[in-house]
Amino acid sequence: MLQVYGHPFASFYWKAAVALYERGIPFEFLMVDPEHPENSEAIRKLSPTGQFPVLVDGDRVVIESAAIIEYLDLHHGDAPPLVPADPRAAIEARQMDGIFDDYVMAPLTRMVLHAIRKEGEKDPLAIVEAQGALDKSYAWLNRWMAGRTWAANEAFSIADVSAASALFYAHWGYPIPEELAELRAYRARLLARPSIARVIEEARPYRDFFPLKGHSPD
Ligand SMILES: N[C@@H](CCC(=O)N[C@@H](CS)C(=O)NCC(=O)O)C(=O)O
Repeated sequence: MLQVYGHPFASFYWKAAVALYERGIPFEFLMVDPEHPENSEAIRKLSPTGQFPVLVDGDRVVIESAAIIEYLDLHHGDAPPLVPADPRAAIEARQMDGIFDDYVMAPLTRMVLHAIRKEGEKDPLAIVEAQGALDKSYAWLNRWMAGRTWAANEAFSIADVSAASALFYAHWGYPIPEELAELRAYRARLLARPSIARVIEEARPYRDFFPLKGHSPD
């Protein structure tokens, strides 16, 4: 059986988990936390910096959430692929996957890492810059989503898988303004999808770990 290293509260683990749920693939979940040091030890060897998700399929190890999604498309399950088979359509899906990872999840991660810095090591400019990046991304995505149901090619894809974790956490840490109605409605559509609702529920017991408190994640 496939093995997947991750943590239920980890945004990039969500990408792998949503793909597994979308495709109905059974897997063994290997929790990466202090109570399972053997799993942390394993991924330190398997991935360059010990980050997760990591997928193990027999002798094959796949790292990077997007690569895991593409691997599952090819080798497991029989749902439509999350990266479109048509390479022309795949361009837009990969473009949007990258945008959600790099221009939403990345600035949000900078805010999270800043929040857990010790007093005296904080850098207010880092927060201003991260929030400025999110302001731009939110506005651009609001325009992009006008007239669309899903982020790429009008079909649920890897782009929406990335969007789900990025927008779930970003809105929690730095709310999407009410006037960006298209983006807020898209986020609500994502959260209603069964595979995504499932990862949100699995993560619920860990919500107190989120350091950017004060906003509703719902
Ligand atoms: N580009 C990687 C990012 C992976 C990543 O940032 N993983 C986080 C969890 S969501 C992690 O491993 N954090 C623990 C650490 O950095 O030690 C991917 O797409 O899989």
